[in-house]
Amino acid sequence: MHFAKLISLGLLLLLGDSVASSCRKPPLRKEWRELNMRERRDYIGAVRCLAALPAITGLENAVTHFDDFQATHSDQTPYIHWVGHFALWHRYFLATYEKALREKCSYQGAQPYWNWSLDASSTDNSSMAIYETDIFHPVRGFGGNGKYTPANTTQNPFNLTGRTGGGCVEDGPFTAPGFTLAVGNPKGQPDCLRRDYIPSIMNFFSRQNLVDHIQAQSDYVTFARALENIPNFSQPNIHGSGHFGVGGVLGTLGNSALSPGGVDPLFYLHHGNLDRIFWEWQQKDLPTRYHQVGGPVTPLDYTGVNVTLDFEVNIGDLAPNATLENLLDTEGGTLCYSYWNNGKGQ
Ligand SMILES: *[C@@H]1O[C@H](CO)[C@@H](O)[C@H](O)[C@H]1NC(C)=O
Ligand SMILES: *[C@@H]1O[C@H](CO)[C@@H](O)[C@H](O)[C@H]1NC(C)=O
Ligand SMILES: *[C@@H]1O[C@H](CO)[C@@H](O)[C@H](O)[C@H]1NC(C)=O
Ligand SMILES: *[C@@H]1O[C@H](CO)[C@@H](O)[C@H](O)[C@H]1NC(C)=O
Ligand SMILES: *[C@@H]1O[C@H](CO)[C@@H](O)[C@H](O)[C@H]1NC(C)=O
Ligand SMILES: *[C@@H]1O[C@H](CO)[C@@H](O)[C@H](O)[C@H]1NC(C)=O
Ligand SMILES: *[C@@H]1O[C@H](CO)[C@@H](O)[C@H](O)[C@H]1NC(C)=O
Ligand SMILES: [Cu+2]
Repeated sequence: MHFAKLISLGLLLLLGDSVASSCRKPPLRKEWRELNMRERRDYIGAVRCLAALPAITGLENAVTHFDDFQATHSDQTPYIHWVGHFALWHRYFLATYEKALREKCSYQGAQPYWNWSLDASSTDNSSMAIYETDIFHPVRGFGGNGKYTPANTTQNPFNLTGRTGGGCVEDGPFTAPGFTLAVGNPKGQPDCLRRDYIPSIMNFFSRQNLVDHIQAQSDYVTFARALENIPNFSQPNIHGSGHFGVGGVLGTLGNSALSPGGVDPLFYLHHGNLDRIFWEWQQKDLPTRYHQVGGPVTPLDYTGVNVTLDFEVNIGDLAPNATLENLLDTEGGTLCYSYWNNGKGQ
C-alpha cells in the first residue's frame, strides 16, 4: 500500500519532470513594429552581445558566436535550399539563434519577424517606401543602405538591375568597426555589414498575394515548393525578397560568395516571417500538418528521394541533429516558441 503510494509519487515526480522540461510559456514572436522601444533595444543589444561572444564551432573564419551562425548556414547552404526540409532547417536554425540570445545574452523576449508584405508596394516596383519604415531606422531598427558601389559581371552573375547600394551600412547599431563579419570574405578579412537595396525585387517579391498563394497550398510538398519557387529572378519568390531586396548583389544578404546570402542581423527577421507564414499555414490543419513532410533530399531533385519524418537536419555544433517530426510542432519540446496573437499581427 505504502509502497504503491511511493511508486505513484515517484511516477508523479517523473511526470512532473518531463512536463517541466517540455515547453511551458513559449516566447511569443511579434512583428518588429509591435515591439516597444525598450523591447527593440533589448533585442538589438542581445544581437550585439552575441557578436561579442567568442565562437564555439571552429568553422573557418568564425570569430564570434554570431559568426558561428553565419558560418553554419554557409556550410550547410548546398544541402538546405530547394529541398523538402528548407523550411524546417531554417526553423531549427532560427530557434537555436533565439535560444542563444535568451540563454547567452539574457534576452527575455522572442525572435521578432519582419512582415515585408505590410510595406511592399503592389502598384510601384520602384517605390522606396519599404525602406523608409522603422525596420531600417538608425535608432528604431537596423540601420539603412550602403553607398552606391558599381559591380562588374563577375560580382553580379545574375545581371540584376536597379541596384542602389553595395557599400557599408552607414548608420544604426550594426556599423563597422563595432560590428564586422569575417566569414566568407577573402582570407577571412573582417568586413563591414553591406546593403544593396533593389526596390523592384523587394516590392515584387514581398506582396501579400504571393503569400496568399503559398498559404493556399493543400499539402506540405506543394507548400514547400511554392515557398521556394525556382532559382530564377524572372519569377518572384518570397524567400528572395529579403535576400535580394536588401542584400542585392554586393550586400551581405545577397552576396553570391555567401550564396544565397550571408547573415545580416535582418536575416533572422526575414526568415522569421517565412517561419510565421509556415506556422500560420500549419495552424489551418494541425492534425495533418504536424505529421506531414516531403520534397527532395537533394536540391531541385523532384523525382528523387524525398525527406521523411525521421530525416534529420544538421546545424553542426550549434545544436544536436533534430528529426523533421520534432520540428513540426514549435511547442513540442525540441522547439519552444509561438506567435503572438495567433500570428495575425495587430
Ligand atoms: C513589377 O515587376 C514585375 C517583373 O518585371 C512585373 O511582372 C510586374 O508587372 C511589375 N508590377 C508593377 C505594378 O509594375
Ligand atoms: C570585378 O571587380 C572585382 C572587385 O573590384 C575585381 O576584383 C575583379 O577583378 C573584377 N572582375 C572583372 C572581370 O573585371
Ligand atoms: C549576364 O551578362 C553576361 C554578360 O553580358 C552574360 O554572359 C551572362 O550570360 C548573363 N547572365 C545571366 C544569368 O543572364
Ligand atoms: C528563367 O525563366 C525564364 C522564363 O521562365 C527563362 O526564359 C529563362 O531561361 C530562365 N533562366 C534561367 C537562368 O533559368
Ligand atoms: C518524391 O515525391 C514526389 C512528389 O511528391 C514524387 O513525384 C516522387 O516520385 C517521390 N520520389 C520517390 C523516389 O518516391
Ligand atoms: C545529422 O544529420 C545529417 C543529415 O542531415 C547526417 O548526415 C549526419 O550523419 C547526422 N549526424 C548525426 C550525428 O547523426
Ligand atoms: C502581414 O502584412 C499583410 C499585408 O498587409 C497583412 O495582410 C497580414 O495580416 C500581416 N500579417 C501579420 C502577422 O502581421
Ligand atoms: Cu538559408
